[in-house]
Order: sequence, then structure tokens, then C-alpha cells
Amino acid sequence: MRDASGNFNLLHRTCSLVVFLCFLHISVTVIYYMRNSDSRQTFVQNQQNPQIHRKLTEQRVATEESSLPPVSNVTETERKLETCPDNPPRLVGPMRVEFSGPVSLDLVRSENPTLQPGGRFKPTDCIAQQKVAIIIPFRNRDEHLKYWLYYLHPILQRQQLDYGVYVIGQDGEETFNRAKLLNVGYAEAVKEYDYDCFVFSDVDLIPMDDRNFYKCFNQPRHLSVSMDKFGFRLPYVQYFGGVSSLSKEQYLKINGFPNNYWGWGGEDDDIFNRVTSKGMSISRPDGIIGKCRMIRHDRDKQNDPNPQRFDRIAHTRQTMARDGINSLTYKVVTIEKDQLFTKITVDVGKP
Ligand code: UDH
Ligand code: MN
Repeated sequence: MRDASGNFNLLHRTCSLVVFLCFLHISVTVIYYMRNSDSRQTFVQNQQNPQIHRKLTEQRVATEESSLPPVSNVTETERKLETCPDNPPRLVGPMRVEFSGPVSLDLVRSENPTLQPGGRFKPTDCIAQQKVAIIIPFRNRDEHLKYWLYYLHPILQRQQLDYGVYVIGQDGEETFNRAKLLNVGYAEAVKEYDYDCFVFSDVDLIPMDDRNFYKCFNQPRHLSVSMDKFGFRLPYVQYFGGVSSLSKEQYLKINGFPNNYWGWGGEDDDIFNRVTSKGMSISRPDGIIGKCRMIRHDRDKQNDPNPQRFDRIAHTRQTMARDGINSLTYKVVTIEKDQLFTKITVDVGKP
């Protein structure tokens, strides 16, 4: 009898222990389930309303002592975007380009409503491959600038670039200095944004095909390879004038551009010499995609052919290390932020 009751007691205690363990297990499961369903709900809410998510995250950061990484200002939607494709889908190819009809800045502004102040744009449906500053040397060419803005803004947007347009105006009446203005454009643009590519364009040159990408390549790029004024061909193989692009790295490798070419001509050949002397070559689109028109014009005042240009071009290799972005000096006179461009007027001195 004693043995039987002893056995029964043992069985009873074992059963109680098993029941207790089961209860403990269920409780723990229920607690875990409830916590997870709470965070699942928050996740669904976040997906539907990123703003609530941001608020929640901020509150959480404020109330919890946690080691969460800091909340970045990249939104949920930006995080999901992919890099823009090599072949942007809205390109049209060859385009008609003419300069007969009148164009006003207001028309161009209304046709490009998504531009940000300073002539800035970035695609909203993908992340641009490059951040491009477009730099235009300028003085007294408002008529040409209107056409440039009218044609180029839609093209650059179709090319899905993250870009800004910088018009660098030479103040005063001294002899024009195109290359120095381009250096100023570089220096001013990098102060504003983390540009990795620089396109240097005359104000009067318009591409006739939007597959001519205003971006940077493995080698410095010459874009205006097939100009109407040269019968749609290169005037000579070393020609690097009109429109060109250099990545930040390529530009710095050649110490930027020369500052002492006053008047017309030679500075583009000096830049060509800099590029080749640093072991780089020139990349170009083909002659069909590279077609472009120059708005016809007379020679400007204070931009006569520079008689010193031949002598200077002959010595690029000796001068380029000390004449360039590392020796650039200028004074900013005004900065104007238009919807279509940033115009920086500068005093670049005189010869
Ligand atoms: N530029 C100005 N203002 C000036 C001078 C030059 O804005 O007073 C800029 C402008 O961006 C221009 C670029 O510098 O596109 C190059 O100057 P350019 O257009 O005068 O050079 P181009 O190679 O040669 O076109 C001009 C020679 C004109 C001869 C006309 C004969 N029919
Ligand atoms: Mn011209």
C-alpha cells in the first residue's frame, strides 16, 4: 500500500511539473506572438505612410536609449529607386534645331516646371548615374542663352541627369577669357554640390541628337564633333573646342584649364595638349549622333584672335603644372539664381 501511494505521489508531482512547463511554454509563445504582431502592424503602417514612420522613428529615438543607427534623410521611396539605365527610355534621337522663331525665358520656364532654382534637376523615377555641372562661358549673348536653355533643358532631363546649369559671365569690358571662366565655373560649382562630372559648353552650340550624352566617360569627351559651321565634320583631329566633358578626376589630373589665354583661340588646343600629355585620349560620339548647330554670329568685341596663342600652345607641357585650377584667382561680383540657371558674374582681371 505504502509503495502504491508513494508511486502515486511521484506521478502526481511529475504531472504537475509537466503541466507547469506546458503553461510556461504557452505563455512565452503568446508573449512573443503579441510583440511580433505589434511590430508587423507598425511595419504595414510605415509602408502606407512614410511620414508616420518618420515621426514614430523620431519618437522612438527620443524615448529609447538605443544604439540604433542615426535616421538618414533618405526617404523610403528614394531607398527603393534603382540607378537610371544606360539607355534612357524617353530619348528621341535626331531632332530639328532652328533659330528663327522667338523664344522667351518665360516660355522656357513654363515648359520646364520641375526645375529647381539655379537650373537644377534630378530624375524622380531613378537615381542619376552622374552629377553633372554644365558650365557656359558668357558675356552679352542673351539671345543665344535663351535658345540654349530652350533646347538643352528638355534634352538633359530626358537624359536623366542630376544636373545644374552655371552661366559664368565675365564682368567689365576687358578682353574675353573663355578658359579662365570655365575654371571659375568648376570652382564655383563644386562649392555648391558634389558634382562628379563637368560639361563645358559654348552658349551658341545646340546638339541635334539627344543620344549625345552630356555626361562623362572613361576618357575626356569631345561632344561637338560634327558642327554645321565646319560642314558636319571635325575641322582637325586634335580639335577639342565647343562642347567637352571631363570628370572631376580627369579635370584635376590636368590641373584644370589655362588662365592666360586672352582673346579668341588656342585655349581649346592647350586643353587637348594637357589631356594627351597626361596619357589620356579623347572620347567622341560618332559623326551622326555628334551633329550640332552653332547659332550664326559675328565676332564679339574684345574677343579678337589672340596673337600669342601659337606660342602658348607650343609650351603647354612646361606651363600646365603652374597655370591652372591651382593658380586661379578671381572675384565674384554677383550670383543670380534663376529657375533656368545660376548666373555668376566674375571679375577675372585683364591680360
Ligand atoms: N563668348 C561670350 N561672349 C563673348 C565672347 C565669347 O559669351 O563676347 C562665349 C560664348 O559662350 C561663345 C564662346 O565664348 O560661344 C566662344 O566664342 P565664339 O562663339 O565667339 O567662338 P567661335 O569659335 O568663333 O564661334 C567666333 C568667330 C566669329 C567669326 C565670325 C565670322 N563670320
Ligand atoms: Mn560661336
